Amino acid sequence: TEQEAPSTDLITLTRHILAQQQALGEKASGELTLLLIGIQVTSKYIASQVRKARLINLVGLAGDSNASGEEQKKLDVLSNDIMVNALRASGQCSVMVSEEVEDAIVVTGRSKGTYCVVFDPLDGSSNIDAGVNVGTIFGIYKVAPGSKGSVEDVLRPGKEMVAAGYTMYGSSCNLVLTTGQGVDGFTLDESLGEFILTHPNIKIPSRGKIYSFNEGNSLFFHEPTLKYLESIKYPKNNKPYSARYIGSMVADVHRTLLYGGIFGYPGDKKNKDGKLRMLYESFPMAFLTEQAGGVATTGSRRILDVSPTHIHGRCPVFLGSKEDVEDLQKFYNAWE
Ligand code: AHM
Ligand code: MG
Repeated sequence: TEQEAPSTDLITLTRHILAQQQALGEKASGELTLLLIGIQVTSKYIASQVRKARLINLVGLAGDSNASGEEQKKLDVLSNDIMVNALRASGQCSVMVSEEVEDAIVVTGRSKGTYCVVFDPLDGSSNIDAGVNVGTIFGIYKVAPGSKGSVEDVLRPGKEMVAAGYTMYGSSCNLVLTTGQGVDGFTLDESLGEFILTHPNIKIPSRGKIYSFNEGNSLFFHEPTLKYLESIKYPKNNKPYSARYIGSMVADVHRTLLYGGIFGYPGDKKNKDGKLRMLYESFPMAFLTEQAGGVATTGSRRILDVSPTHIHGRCPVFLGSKEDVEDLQKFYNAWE
């Protein structure tokens, strides 16, 4: 059989971002485009570092018994430094918040821009020794009108974000992005060094068959979480949901976006706000979920409406297929 001719009209991430900018006409200054192009370069760099670290781990390339453990730990810090440096250099960034850094980083001097980027440079890194998927999560705010750029500019509800996304470092490297005009997924073509549009206009199925919770915490779960889980494990129609939990948010949310179902990290008796951090975990994923036609709630309210009071603050998360999350919501409504 003949081989299919290669496409001569690839849609790269840069081309896609430029097209979205052009669609906005004169309203768009091109600054967000520059910022997003900066972020995609960091993802390529982190992807190559994660891959190398895995190789060191798997075949002991470093030859030093100590190398793998320490190398892995350093990967968080390395990814953070890659992002901080690139975002500063983009000239578009005013404030940065990173999971790895205690305080907000305020950019000063000539490279100061008008956007704020909140990010988790390498989420799920505790899994990395086992070769499990990890990822970078990011959200972007525009500094408030009149503000010179301060921590106040990121202590705003997620609905004010202008863009959000994640990059998953797995068997392939995927970048999933929203600028508020739907959700698009890109796959890194390593031979080109470019992210290519492979999943245009991602829409979450309105109902799924998968639930993704750390059920090991059941002892501490509140009643509505437990009752909901029971309802999908022992349903009247004898078609229980499947359980899938990787323990790496980017991978669990990526699967939920593509296949549908529900992902949850509830608030419970031990941790009232759960585990996931609002700014750089819950908000970006909630923004993507809504843009893909899904629902994201804390159980009692829409995640994107929550106002953070602290840059590393947490909130409970349930997100995914509209009907599945609405089912869960019913248990919470009845409880409160
Ligand atoms: P991290 O930022 O310390 O890596 O923790 C966040 C991760 C998420 O990727 C994942 O959804 C969650 O922690 C899993 O937590 P648990 O191990 O408690 O189930
Ligand atoms: Mg994290």
